[in-house]
Amino acid sequence: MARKKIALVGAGQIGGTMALLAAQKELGDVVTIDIAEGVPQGKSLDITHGAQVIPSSVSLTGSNDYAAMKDADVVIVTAGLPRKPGMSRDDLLEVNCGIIKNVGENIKEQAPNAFVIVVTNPLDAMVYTMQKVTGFPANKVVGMAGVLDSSRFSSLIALELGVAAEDVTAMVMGGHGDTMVPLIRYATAGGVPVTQLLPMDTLNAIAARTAKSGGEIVGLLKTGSAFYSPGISAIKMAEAYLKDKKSVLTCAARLNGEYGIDGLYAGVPVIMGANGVEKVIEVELDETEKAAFDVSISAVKELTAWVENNFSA
Ligand code: A3D
Repeated sequence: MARKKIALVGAGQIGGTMALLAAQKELGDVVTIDIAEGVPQGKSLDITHGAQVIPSSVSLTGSNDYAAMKDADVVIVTAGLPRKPGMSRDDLLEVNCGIIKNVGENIKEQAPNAFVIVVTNPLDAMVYTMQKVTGFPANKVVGMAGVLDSSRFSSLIALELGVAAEDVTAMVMGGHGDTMVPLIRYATAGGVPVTQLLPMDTLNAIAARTAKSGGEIVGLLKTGSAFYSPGISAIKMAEAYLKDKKSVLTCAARLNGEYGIDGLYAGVPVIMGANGVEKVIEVELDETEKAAFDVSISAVKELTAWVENNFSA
């Protein structure tokens, strides 16, 4: 069986992290593409130098030419600008939308059968743009945010409880912005509802910190945004697709009537396998959760409307 091919468009902080992880997991040959001359080549060669130690038998190459992604099975897009202190994700809208449009046109030409994972912010509007530009079926174009936001929520709960992060399952839905919705009621540790393990005000504080976690990292790093955990999360999605794992993951998926929403991308739990997004799972939301979800969706709607008004595919 031929090796799979993974194209990483954007060889910055997240792109480099994903190249290393994909090589460690031997998910397939990795091609990294960036406009910065030497950067994708340098990072690919650097990881190749460690292949004997990892060990990894996949090939890693870097290029400044989009043609290098030819016939890729998976394309993960991080091309664009990250946040700096004082910026919101939405401040990146105009510049990153132009980049995604350009990258999307090239994916359409070079890798028409690819599963496309968008990471560039503002996430929900960028994945919407990508699907519009490529014209790919919506199940093959998804956004990475929910896996990261849910992992942040789970990890912070685990820290508070002093238990293994892998035993905590917690979900964050809605748009990938300050209005994201961490669902406390559904969080469990080893199957035990966390509402039985921690006081509600502690859980509310953890939920609030989760929603601001991206900004917390930006404030600490000062020169960019989080990259290790976003890289890990996007590779988890690629793995679910390539191995047909039928994983239940929260990601930005195009909604077609689910949650009463039509034609928007937003964070919801899905089943992910060889057909990409195989099913959107509809979670029961109580009145308060639904109200918070609606606020988050309004923010997504606003950004998506900007894309509709300013960019025709
Ligand atoms: P960074 O390290 O700056 O890497 C971005 C790379 O994109 C740079 O190397 C650029 O040269 C490159 N680039 C710019 N334009 C193009 C183009 N047209 N074609 C190819 N490459 C190009 O940023 P990063 O890796 O830290 O972050 C990348 C994106 O992910 C940013 O938009 C972040 O805001 C976003 N991000 C999203 C999340 C989510 O959870 C959704 C989390 C963290 C960061």
